[in-house]
Amino acid sequence: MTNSLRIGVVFCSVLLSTHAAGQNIDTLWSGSCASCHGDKGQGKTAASLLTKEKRDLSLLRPFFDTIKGGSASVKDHAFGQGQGALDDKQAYALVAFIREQQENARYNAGEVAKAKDGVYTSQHHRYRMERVVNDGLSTPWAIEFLPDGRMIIANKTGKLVTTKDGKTLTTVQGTPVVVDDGQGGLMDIALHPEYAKNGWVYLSFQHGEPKKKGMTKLVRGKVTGEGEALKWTDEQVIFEAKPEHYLGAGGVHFGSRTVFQKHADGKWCVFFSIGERGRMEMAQDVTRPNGKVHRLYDDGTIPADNPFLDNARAYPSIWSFGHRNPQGLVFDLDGKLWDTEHGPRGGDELNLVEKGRNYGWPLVSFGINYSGDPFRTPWPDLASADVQAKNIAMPTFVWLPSIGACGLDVSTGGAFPGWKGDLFAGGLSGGNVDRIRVRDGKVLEREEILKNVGRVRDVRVAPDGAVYVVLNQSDIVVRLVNADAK
Ligand code: HEC
Ligand SMILES: [Ca+2]
Repeated sequence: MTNSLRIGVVFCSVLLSTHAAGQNIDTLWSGSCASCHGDKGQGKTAASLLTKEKRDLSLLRPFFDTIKGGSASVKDHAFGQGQGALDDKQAYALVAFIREQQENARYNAGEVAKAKDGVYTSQHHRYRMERVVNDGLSTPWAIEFLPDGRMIIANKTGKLVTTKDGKTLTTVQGTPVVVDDGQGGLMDIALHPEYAKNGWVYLSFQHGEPKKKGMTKLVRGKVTGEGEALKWTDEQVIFEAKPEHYLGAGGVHFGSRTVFQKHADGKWCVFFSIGERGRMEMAQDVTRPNGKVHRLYDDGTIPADNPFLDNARAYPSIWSFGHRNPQGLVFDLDGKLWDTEHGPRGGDELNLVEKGRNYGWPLVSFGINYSGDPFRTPWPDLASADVQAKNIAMPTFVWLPSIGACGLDVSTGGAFPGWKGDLFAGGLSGGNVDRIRVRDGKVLEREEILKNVGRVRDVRVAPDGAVYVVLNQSDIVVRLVNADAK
């Protein structure tokens, strides 16, 4: 005991001396940059880095290049060269530092989505935020709209409830036993696209043994009965990990969202996501279920054209890998699959999810370590030949700093015709909802439409086009309604 303790201490001090002071972004910045750029990038002998024009995300790479090597207009700025030079990950971490300062400056200047006399004004629509469900919820995670106008809400604690006209009506009895621990519990609920005909309801949750082991599992079942007597029946397992791949209960990064699309053969497929459970290296390992988007037929069988069937040890349901914690998943109106996922400190991503592709975590990342220590660079062309060979799919959009991306849906127009086809992405730590218009793989418009509303757990567009937002702390559901509707 004493021995191992001593070894521990020695080991730590070795680590400390190799990670010499100056590694952390704050010390790197104050030591090498603040003398000209000011302590927060506000400018001193050099101009401010915090202006609106410099907040453009397309400048991340130019900033990195200027920090490392200067540029035609910025001489004597090659901090990546010579003695005591910054390495690539340090130079990139300073870009992340600048982005954090820029976001603080935006926030402090009050340039955030806010209502005036209850009305928000945005690029295409004016809207109001209304409360829909005020009480009876316990960390609501996801909502669905039943054909008869009720909502059905999955709460992380395991409670599945229906609501109507703002009131919690009924708790569905006999739903799966969930392990509500750490970031996992009851998570997504999704209705089968032909729910009106077949009644299938899909639930994802942390399955396992409390305090021992857990992994994301997907089942389907039916909610039967009427009024006060709703029951969960006919349960079938759609996806379950191999027992040896369950990890410690609780902890982080469970995913998990569930969406549907028709296969070319005419049968429905279900796509769902599992986070890497804080075991980043496993995101690259297709013999593990975590850090993946999976595709199965709606009954849990495996389509014959899934991408990893040649590898006998791989999970046959894997559709894409290298994901960190995908907590938003949606098919857009063109049938393209998008995810939003959490980065570490910085670097939340919006990805176009394609068959068999590698989304890069943890080989490349737009984020840094939570401690402020540099992590990696986002760009495979700067990484080792091994990383370059992995043909990593880069995000279409990045939130840097992070919003804690959670919940993603597409507008079908309706009450908000000017938003038709746009993506709506929520943020837990950001307390925000962003509207994103993507065309031909490029972000044409990005706009914060809500801010400071609480932790946004889910965003759902109702059949009538109203945008519903599920909040945690307080646990309520709100919706956006068109302020100009007649
Ligand atoms: C000796 C003064 C000095 C130091 C030290 C310095 N810079 Fe600069 N930096 C400048 C000047 C001057 C410019 C040109 C733009 C301007 O006038 O502000 C510039 C430009 C930049 C730009 C590009 C801005 C743009 O609009 O394209 C970035 C990013 C940047 N510096 C980051 C850093 C970082 C990070 C450090 C610390 C490693 C650093 N700088 C250290 C003086 C300095
Ligand atoms: Ca990625």
